[in-house]
Amino acid sequence: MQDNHQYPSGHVPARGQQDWHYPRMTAIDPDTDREVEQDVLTAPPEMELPPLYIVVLFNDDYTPMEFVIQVLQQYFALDLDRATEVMLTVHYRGKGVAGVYPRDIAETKAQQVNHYARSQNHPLLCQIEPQPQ
Ligand code: TYC
Repeated sequence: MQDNHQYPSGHVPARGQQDWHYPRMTAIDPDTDREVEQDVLTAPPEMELPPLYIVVLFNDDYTPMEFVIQVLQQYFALDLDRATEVMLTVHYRGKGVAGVYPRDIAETKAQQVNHYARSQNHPLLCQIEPQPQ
């Protein structure tokens, strides 16, 4: 934002602040009846990041390793090495994190994975949990 040349020269919002009123507002000066540029208030952005959820895969004795790797690549955009790592973590430690997302997206991914696994007759289980702080 600092060197955003959309702002008129000499008008640079403080670092980390956003001028929500660009282009600057004008007003009529009651004394001179002429249009003057008004200073505008700037404020730090008030948006908060949404709470995040981890999408967890659980181990079982029947789902083929290749299937789990494929799921991790397809639904969580992991490359082959990372997908293999996560699959092995689940296999040896019982569970593992496939990805971290806002709640709606995490829920959708878990649902998609469970449906896909069931459609292929695998018991693979996927659930979401609040991200530990
Ligand atoms: N334990 C499974 C096997 O030996 C592999 C597996 C890994 C299954 C991860 C589920 O989430 C899982 N075929």
